[in-house]
This record gives sequence, C-alpha cells and structure tokens, in this order.
Amino acid sequence: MSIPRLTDAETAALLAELPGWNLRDDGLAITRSFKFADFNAAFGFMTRVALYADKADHHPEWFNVYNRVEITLTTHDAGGLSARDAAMARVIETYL
Ligand code: H2B
Repeated sequence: MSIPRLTDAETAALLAELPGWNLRDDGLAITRSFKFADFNAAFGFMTRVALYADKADHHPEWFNVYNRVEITLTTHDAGGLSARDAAMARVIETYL
C-alpha cells in the first residue's frame, strides 16, 4: 500500500511541534533518544509503545540498553516520513 510522504513544510512543522525529535540525516525518518530511571521504567515505556504499535499497525525501529531507548520512526510503505510517524511520535510523548 502506498502512503503519501510528508512535504518538507509538514516535516518542518512536525519537528517544531515535537522538541527532542530530530530528522535523520537522510530526511526519511525522525529519531529521539530517551533515558529512564532504570530498565524497568524503560521497558514499561517500550511495552506501552509496543501495544499502541500493534493496534496502529505501525512499528518503530528501536534500540534499548538498560535505561536508554532510541526510537526511529519511518513509514516503509511511504519510503519516508508520513502522517503515521507524526501520529506515533505524538502518542509516544504521552507515555513519558
Ligand atoms: N510499520 C512501519 N513503520 N511502516 C510501515 O510501512 C508499516 C509498519 N507497514 N508496520 C505495515 C506494518 C504493513 O507492513 C502491514 C502489512 O500493514
């Protein structure tokens, strides 16, 4: 399924809306690093994100070591950023 990519203006607006999120060098994804008190808090956060991702059928690329979580959002079906990544980033912010 093909999903429209965000325009450059939409991408800029999204980054302005979401402090802490950065555009990947290739412009095709947004990333954010999170640091929690400990592994329990980090994995609890990841569990909440995972349950949302499952419902939304939109999945993060992520990396975890102990209390650190790095998340990359991109839409494979769009070949870059889409409204799905924007929606997911907004939801992730509510889990902090
Ligand atoms: N996650 C992400 N990040 N991008 C996608 O394009 C995507 C996904 N597509 N999760 C979904 C699953 C698709 O493969 C299924 C078939 O709906």
